[in-house]
Amino acid sequence: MEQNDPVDVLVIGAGFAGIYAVHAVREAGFTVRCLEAGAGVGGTWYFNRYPGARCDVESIDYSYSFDDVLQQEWKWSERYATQPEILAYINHVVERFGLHRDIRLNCPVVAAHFDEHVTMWRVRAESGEEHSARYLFCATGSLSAVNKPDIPGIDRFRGRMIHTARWPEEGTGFEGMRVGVIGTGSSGIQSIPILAREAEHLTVFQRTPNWSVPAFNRPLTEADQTRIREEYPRRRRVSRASSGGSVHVPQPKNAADCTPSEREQALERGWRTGGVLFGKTFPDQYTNLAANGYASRFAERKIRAVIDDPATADILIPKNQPIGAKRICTDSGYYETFNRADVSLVDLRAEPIRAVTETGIETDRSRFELDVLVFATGFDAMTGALNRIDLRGAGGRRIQDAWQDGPVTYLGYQVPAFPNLFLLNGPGSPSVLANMVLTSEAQVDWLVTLLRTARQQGTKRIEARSDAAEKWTTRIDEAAEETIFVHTDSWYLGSNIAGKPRRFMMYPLGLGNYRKSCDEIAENDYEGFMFDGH
Ligand code: NA7
Repeated sequence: MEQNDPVDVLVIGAGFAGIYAVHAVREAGFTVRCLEAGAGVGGTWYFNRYPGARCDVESIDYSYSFDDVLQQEWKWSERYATQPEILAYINHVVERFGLHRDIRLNCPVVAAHFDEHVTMWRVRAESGEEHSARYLFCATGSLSAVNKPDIPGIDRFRGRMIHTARWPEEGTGFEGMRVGVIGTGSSGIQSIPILAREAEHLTVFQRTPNWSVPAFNRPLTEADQTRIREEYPRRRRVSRASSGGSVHVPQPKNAADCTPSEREQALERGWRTGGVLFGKTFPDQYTNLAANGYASRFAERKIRAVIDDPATADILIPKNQPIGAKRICTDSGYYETFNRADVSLVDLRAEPIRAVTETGIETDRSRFELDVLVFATGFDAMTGALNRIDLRGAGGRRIQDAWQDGPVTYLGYQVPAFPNLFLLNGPGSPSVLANMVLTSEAQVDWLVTLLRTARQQGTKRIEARSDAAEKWTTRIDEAAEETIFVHTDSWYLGSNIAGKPRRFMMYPLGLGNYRKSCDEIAENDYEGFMFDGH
């Protein structure tokens, strides 16, 4: 078995967070190695190559801020970049900062055990190669563990089956084919309009409808580029202190305090801002069901206006689902796709799938003959990627046991009894609720300061106290109860995965408040952490 030199920090995952961790840790004078499962860097943006894949955060915000020259020189071509452009950007960053030499590709990690005798993490890759490090950073992704549903007969299907998050690099080419898509979350909603144009016939199998708002995407002009370059320092400062990690803020009045015409104007403006940003129309849209009701009813009217058949609109419009309780989808022509003669919608609430057959899908009412079956069925989010590693802390404690009632962390960074293990964008951090790139930078910078402090003090072992982690997690539970997020089943709560404990997994009070809390704790001698057991 191949043995590798020990390093100070081993990073699992070369997505946005892992890549910046390699850079920042190295700059701070620590030795580092990153193990990446994919054949290329990029994480989420490497794997999610399905047609239509784009980020739902504007690219000028969803990009690194740590190096001003980098942000001044890179030009985004559109407001919301496509997956290939985001991946090209990530590769550019890796090249520019010479990060390749510390990243090992095709190296999925299967086990990581804490060795108490020497205070080191021992990590094993699928190939059998072993690595050891004082600190382990898990940058394994919030949406990386694929959820492939266990539908009866699924292995009998003789056509092609593809999950959106495992789309082949060479593309597909569905011309002349009968394609079925299961799932109408963000991945389904982004890919369906394009698959409809490609396939001979597209059948969409919808279990739960989602709210989607048009992206209003557009190319960025030269004038935009100049303005962006000038604005960047202020834009980043405001974004870091904001809730969602961008400059967009709601208009100042709560929904109930607006006159009907003010409300309508605010909603129209919010709608035209586009996509997830519609969720920021009113300051109380995520905390007050009545305020949210105005937004939901407005969205319903907009959606009905573009769907020709009212019965189809009835199926596509969510019911009893506050808009934004599941992440709002950001689309380009989604609802209009159902006006096409070569697209059919199957309401799985009315006719559940009975089985996958050799030639298609059988529901309670009909049979659908298909050449291709696309699973846009999402992820075991936030905890799935960690739970799929044989991850053991002090005393051999397994992460699955530590989290059997739902994930518990301190600041999203540490799990009690897992010394020197640090999570990036883990449960208990803002993660997917804020701009992930700025959140990753903030987290990595905070951790690098922690490691420098430990180095100065000669500390070998850093561990979160369980009472501190319980308190942090309770604070999140309580804050989440005040939001609309707990009013609908979603992957935010783990409810898309059978048997997963229901717990809201993200810090819901915003990036600015999160950073403030973390900084206060650092200033307070890292209250809640134990250094060499004290
Ligand atoms: P999502 O948002 O979890 O969507 C998955 C979809 O797949 C959703 O519509 C599910 O319906 C559906 N699904 C899952 N399993 C089944 C089965 N067994 N039968 C029928 N339908 C099923 O994942 P995405 O990849 O679209 O998006 C994830 C995030 O990525 C997104 O929020 C953005 O932040 C980026 P259900 O709702 O469970 O009834």
